[in-house]
Amino acid sequence: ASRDGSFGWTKYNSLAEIDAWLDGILAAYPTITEGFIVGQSYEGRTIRGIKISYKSNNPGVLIESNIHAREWITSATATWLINEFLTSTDELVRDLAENHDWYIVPVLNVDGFVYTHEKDRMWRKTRQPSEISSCIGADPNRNYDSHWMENEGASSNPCAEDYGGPKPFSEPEIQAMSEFVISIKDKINVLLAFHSYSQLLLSPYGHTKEEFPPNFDDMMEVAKAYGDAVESLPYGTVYRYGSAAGILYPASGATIDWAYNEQGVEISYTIEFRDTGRYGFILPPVHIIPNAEEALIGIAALLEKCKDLGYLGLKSAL
Ligand code: 0X9
Ligand code: ZN
Repeated sequence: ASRDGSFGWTKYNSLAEIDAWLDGILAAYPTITEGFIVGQSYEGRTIRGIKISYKSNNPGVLIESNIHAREWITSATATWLINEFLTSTDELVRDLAENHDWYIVPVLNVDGFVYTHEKDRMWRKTRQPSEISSCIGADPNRNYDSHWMENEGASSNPCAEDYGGPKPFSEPEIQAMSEFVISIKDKINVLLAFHSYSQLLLSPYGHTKEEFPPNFDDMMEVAKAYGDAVESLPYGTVYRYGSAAGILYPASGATIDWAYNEQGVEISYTIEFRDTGRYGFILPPVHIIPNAEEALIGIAALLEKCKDLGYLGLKSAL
């Protein structure tokens, strides 16, 4: 049976299945891929990632996926993309795969992800207990040290779904991810944080809608390219775009804002995948491949536009 046949993307996979699949991929493509470890979760699980690199001096793209535990379409899409980058013979996909270095973390919130499979499908947060409450976990996408807890962009209530945590980087998963990002930031031109749902491309800022980033117009042009490409597919859906605080709600301490504001990653988006609410987080598995195909075509167009606008140059001679 092919590797494809055993994974299939016809159902959502558990963390153990994803880990085993990753091992198979790393063994099958030892010269092009490299496994890396982001760090350990609160419950002691290993947060893993894969680097895909066909040649040196490529622009770097970092994909953070499944930071929110219940957003299963994100890791399903990330793993499908990994498989396409390694196996597709399509010319557009080959160009996309081979002309960028990919750093992909399919499941960042590993404890929460396992919890959604075993206990509570709708769990969102981490699984670290609070010292001041019996409620568990913080919102990992409110826990980065950038405008942390500002402007009601996160809750200080440990029972809230958007609890920012007791302090920035209180969650071991987010501390580890921040260290990983810092370790490769000179190689990263673009950061994409995969979320669901609502079909949106969200740029910084998250912490305020009163101000916009210096290169906001560029980021909107890039987001439009993604949306147009997705819509051009025969079954393509509609993606809206804007700044996170501008078109969604204030969210402070999110990955993309920290990377943009504090680490100089000039192109950072949250991508909210399918759907627009009919199924929401419980998206039926028949959507996995169409959603992933949309992501593929969208990311290809996004990176093409980034290149046109001059964002894919070498960041460091190393
Ligand atoms: O609230 C969030 O963290 C994201 N939406 S979700 O439904 N997946 O939880 C949106 C985050 C976007 N905001 C910023 N990047 N600041
Ligand atoms: Zn999310």
